[in-house]
Amino acid sequence: MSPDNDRIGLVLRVSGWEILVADHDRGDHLCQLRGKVKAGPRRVGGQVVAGDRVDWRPTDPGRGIIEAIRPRRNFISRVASGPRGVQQVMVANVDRFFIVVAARQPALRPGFVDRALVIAASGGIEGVVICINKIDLDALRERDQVISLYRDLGYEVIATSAMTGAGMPALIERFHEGLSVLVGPSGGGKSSILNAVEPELGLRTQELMRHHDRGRHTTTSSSLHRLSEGGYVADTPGVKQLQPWGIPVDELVSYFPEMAALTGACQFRDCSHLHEPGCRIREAVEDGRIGASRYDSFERIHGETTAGNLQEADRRS
Ligand SMILES: Nc1nc2c(ncn2[C@@H]2O[C@H](COP(=O)(O)OP(=O)(O)OP(=O)(O)O)[C@@H](O)[C@H]2O)c(=O)[nH]1
Ligand SMILES: [Mg+2]
Ligand SMILES: [Zn+2]
Repeated sequence: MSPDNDRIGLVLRVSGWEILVADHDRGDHLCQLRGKVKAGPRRVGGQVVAGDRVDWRPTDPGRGIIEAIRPRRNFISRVASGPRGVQQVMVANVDRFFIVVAARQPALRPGFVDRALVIAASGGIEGVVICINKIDLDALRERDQVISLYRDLGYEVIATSAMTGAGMPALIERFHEGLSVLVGPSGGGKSSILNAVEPELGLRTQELMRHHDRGRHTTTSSSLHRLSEGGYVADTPGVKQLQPWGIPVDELVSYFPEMAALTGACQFRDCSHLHEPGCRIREAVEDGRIGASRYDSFERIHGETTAGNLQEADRRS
């Protein structure tokens, strides 16, 4: 192999067949996948996504061919809309994970935060930050029980306003290392936050639909932005619901720290924590030591995970 052969690049953006690959000393290149990569074993949720590390080879100036996609350390996926709910990977190899929800408009749903936390924990993503944005619309939210619930569990919660700049410095300093991703429901303010960090990005943002109190998906695909002070950050399209994926069902509880702490104590060693007598987790929910919304999320994700894993097994057999 000549030294000029394959180099490692970072995928910034995928649009149709064109893939923008960053190479730290050669700038950005528009690449295409080599035929054999396209035809290769189907990877879950599409061929290549922002954040993928690829082996690529320059061809014409500013252009290249991707020879191989490296295995992903982790990834974040959503369930694409449509009747069959296909998994769609949004971004891969994430170092930092920002869960951006609005204090109001759209309404804050703890279930969304819980799903995001499970995805981060199961993907081994460190540096999770829960960002309660639009704090200017609801200053009381700062002392709200949703915030204290997550703070008490040990998560970092930052209240921000992309509008007034409140809380932004604390957020911004965390962006300048590794690959950060912003995930949240449509209209929560992900693109607005990134524009506040780096106005040159000029990302499109949009007001909510008045009547529905929900966003209209202003951002439609994930892309990585290189920040002038270092670090990459991915803006992702708003998602209605995040779907934790491929988690063995008996591991799920380990991603809820307050429940994981109690698991060994249940009456049955293989307690599912759903209906068995002598379940310490359900006891803790009943006497208020574990938040009802947290247990509710556990139950829902448990149901989906079981169904998802069965589907997956079906597909493989
Ligand atoms: N009052 C207030 N409005 C905000 C704040 N941040 C964003 N907005 C507004 O909320 C709307 C949605 O913001 P976006 O940044 O487009 O939201 P998004 O999360 O990127 O939405 P999608 O791209 O659809 O996922 C815009 O009208 C913003 O101006 C904030 O901190 N306070
Ligand atoms: Mg956006
Ligand atoms: Zn139990």
